[in-house]
Amino acid sequence: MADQEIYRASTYAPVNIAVIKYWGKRDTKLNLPTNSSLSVTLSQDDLRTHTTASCSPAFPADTLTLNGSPQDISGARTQACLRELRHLRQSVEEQDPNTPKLSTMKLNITSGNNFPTAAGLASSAAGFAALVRAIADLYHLPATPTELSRIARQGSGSACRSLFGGYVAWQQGTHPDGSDSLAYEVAPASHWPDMRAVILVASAEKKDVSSTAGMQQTVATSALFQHRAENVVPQRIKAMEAAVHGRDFAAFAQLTTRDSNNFHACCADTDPPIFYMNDTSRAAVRMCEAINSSAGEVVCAYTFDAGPNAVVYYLAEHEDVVAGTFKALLGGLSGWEGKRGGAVKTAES
Ligand code: 2P0
Repeated sequence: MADQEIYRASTYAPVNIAVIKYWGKRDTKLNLPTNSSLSVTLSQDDLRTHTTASCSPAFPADTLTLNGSPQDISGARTQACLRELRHLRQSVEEQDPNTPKLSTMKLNITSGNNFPTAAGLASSAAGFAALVRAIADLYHLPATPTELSRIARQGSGSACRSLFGGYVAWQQGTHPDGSDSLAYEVAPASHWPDMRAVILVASAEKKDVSSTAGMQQTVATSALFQHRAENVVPQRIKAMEAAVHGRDFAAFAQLTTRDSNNFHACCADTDPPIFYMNDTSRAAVRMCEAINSSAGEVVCAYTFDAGPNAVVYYLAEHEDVVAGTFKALLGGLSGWEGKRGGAVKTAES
């Protein structure tokens, strides 16, 4: 082992929070969604996964460690990512016979999150994005973020959006092979640099119903969901792109809160019903409504993923009235973990 070389690359990937939600797969093997989605990438100074990928002729097996615990990587999703990346590396090696045959070596991957894993804070998104980019860097692949998004999507759908900073869309695509189900940049973070988010952690527990299981139960049973995917989301994606391009916070906020509520209504319409929001989440909704009402304009927008934690978007000029109000209340508001709530920036592009 001592005289055998170890090749290594490290990277960070940020969390993204959807403002037009992905929920539902038309192909569970390839993670192809029933509708397009759009997200805001958070600053990796705040919530992120750090991943180091290594390979060596001395390694006996592929391994993955997350936050110090060994993970099972035999699942089809992780294997699909590793297979695709090795395949691209083989092309590099075929073009340059002198380059080391990294594709034949076993991989050791170590990963760490600086936030609760699987608590509805998009840990799988940052996790698979970091895994794919760390291995792509290790292999010196000449792949664009959009090309890597096709691979990360197979690990976890929302991961494809974490390969970009700023405002990112994942187009559902139409090809059965998933070749056009990719993420693209709607606008870099620098386009709307005063966008902020505060994350209110109602619970850092692992969620009851996994997204993967929950969304397929919704697809199978909810008539409301079918309406959402076919009639609601396509217009909202266009309207959200226009709101971002025009830096129209009122339009951004209305689309964000309505889409969150529509997504959770579809969860409630699932048989058996799925409830990700709780009483604490609903208190945050009322608080946002109260802040907007007393400001006399829309200054904040809430959204909830597959868990009870709130993400509240606002502009820097309203830091005091939005983040200040929540921070002042966190300690006194039953159910919130005040110490973990904090304002985070949206990502630099
Ligand atoms: C989203 N969520 O757009 C939506 C909103 C949760 C609610 O993407 O099965 O972990 O790995 O593709 O990406 C969470 O689902 O699901 C998710 P898989 P994923 O961010």
